[in-house]
Amino acid sequence: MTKILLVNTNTEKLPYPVPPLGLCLLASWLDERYEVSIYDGMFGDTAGLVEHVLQFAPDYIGFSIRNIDSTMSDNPVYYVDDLIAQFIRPVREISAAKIILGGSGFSIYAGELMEITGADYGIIGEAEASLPGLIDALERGEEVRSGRNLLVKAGTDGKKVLHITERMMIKERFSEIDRRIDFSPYKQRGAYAIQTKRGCSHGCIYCTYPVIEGRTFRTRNPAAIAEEIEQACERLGDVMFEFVDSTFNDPAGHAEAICREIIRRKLKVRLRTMGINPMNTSEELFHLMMEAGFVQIDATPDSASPAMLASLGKGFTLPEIEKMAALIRKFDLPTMWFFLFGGPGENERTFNETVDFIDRHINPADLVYMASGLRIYPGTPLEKVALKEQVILPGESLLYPPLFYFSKEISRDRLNEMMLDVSSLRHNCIHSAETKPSPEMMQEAQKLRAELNLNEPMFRTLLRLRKKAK
Ligand code: B12
Repeated sequence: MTKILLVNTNTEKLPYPVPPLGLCLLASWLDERYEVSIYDGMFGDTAGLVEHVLQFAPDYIGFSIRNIDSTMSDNPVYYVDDLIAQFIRPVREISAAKIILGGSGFSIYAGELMEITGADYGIIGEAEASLPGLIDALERGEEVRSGRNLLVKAGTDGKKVLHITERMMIKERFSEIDRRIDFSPYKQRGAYAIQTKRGCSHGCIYCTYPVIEGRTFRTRNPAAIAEEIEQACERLGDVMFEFVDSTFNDPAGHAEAICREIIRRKLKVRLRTMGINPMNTSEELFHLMMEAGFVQIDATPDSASPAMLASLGKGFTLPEIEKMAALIRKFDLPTMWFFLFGGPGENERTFNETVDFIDRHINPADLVYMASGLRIYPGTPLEKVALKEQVILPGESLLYPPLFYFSKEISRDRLNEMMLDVSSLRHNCIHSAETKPSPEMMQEAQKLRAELNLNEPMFRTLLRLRKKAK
């Protein structure tokens, strides 16, 4: 039987290790017809991979490329050199298997990554239909050619055009992550990833999600989502589930339906999500989320200045963020807020508008994370702005070095100074350049949690300590 090895090249353990959900989903589609194995580079190394390749002897090796860089202007980490050196090159040296690339990071920079890695094929975007389609075609001996969403190594293009480019709906096949990889280290520190939809129809000017997932929401069936959670719970016991959608509560009504299904099944689960969109919040949504088992959310309005919300293309308004903040406080749902300064038009006034919102509306027990500089991604409206303002030049690589957009209306130094002022005066505001908590602080936090019998998210305990220290 033809053998396929899928390799997770993501080794980033901050803020916590994230399981390779996409690879597990792909495996569930491939293993009907092929023998499939996953090598998880998060907790494995080059030697382990080489040994695995020699033993398994795959015909095709799919490398998943998730992270390109940290996207933080004051703490840039570039992952691509290491993932080539640790995973792709050593495998090339010992195996003649065809190499296929994919993943969210790959999808943003597909052309350049094909060249740098020398891979045979690359698939942009979701691959449940296209990866089996490509392998089927290659197994039939067809020589395929590059097309939309499929890249073939330069100079090896064949004649066959594969019609595998359409973006499919997610069919109901569960990832069963813990059956495909060793989930125990993720259970300890991370979460079980669940996707409830694909696509994003919002127009945030810097964002890659529509590029990666498409521009329309394609939702999964709420009952199937609850079923997936229930089954994982039965296998794993107490585990945190995390929704990995662009925004959880879009399109309107979907999040409510998922919560209702979880409540109906009486699942005793801990849930968290990133990306709550202020536009579709309501008392009812929060009520359902609390009842379903949400213990933490991320709120990512980026700004609370009306001018900046418009300039960033956020699609929601300040009153909508204020309403969301009021609901978060009312339900005391632990929240990490994220603000991103320096977009087109940012100045001292718009900065202060956001700070004013933080002071008036955010629960001081919640964390406010402040970053500056917008990573310029290809295919986004921000790329056009940056070209027009000559921040980047036509044809310039946006892969490396990571390039960031900063407003022309305030200097980078001044912005940084203002952010430092805000964080030094408020125990809950963290500047993105700040390093992670020291081991001593973590120890102290653990002690406090034991003493006070706290089961709140760790960030809240750390904020208690910061408050005491201020
Ligand atoms: C959810 C999410 C998070 C959550 C993760 C929660 C969790 N428990 O998993 C949190 C908030 C923790 C997070 C953190 C980070 N994230 Co993030 N995250 C995402 C997000 C929105 C979805 C990822 C996801 O799970 N998708 C769902 C699964 C099913 O899709 P998938 O894995 O991509 O797989 C599909 C395809 O890609 C493809 N595919 C995947 N592998 C392969 C392999 C082959 C061979 C083929 C053919 C196809 C293929 O098929 C799969 C099935 O259709 C993406 C953006 C996006 N829309 O993709 C950013 C994204 C992946 N994150 C990104 C980044 C940068 C980060 C951080 C480094 C940020 C930071 N500085 O902290 C960290 C890194 C964390 C870590 N340990 O790796 C970037 C990566 C690209 C880049 N710019 O470098 C993205 C793309 C967003 C962006 N800014 O562009 N993230």
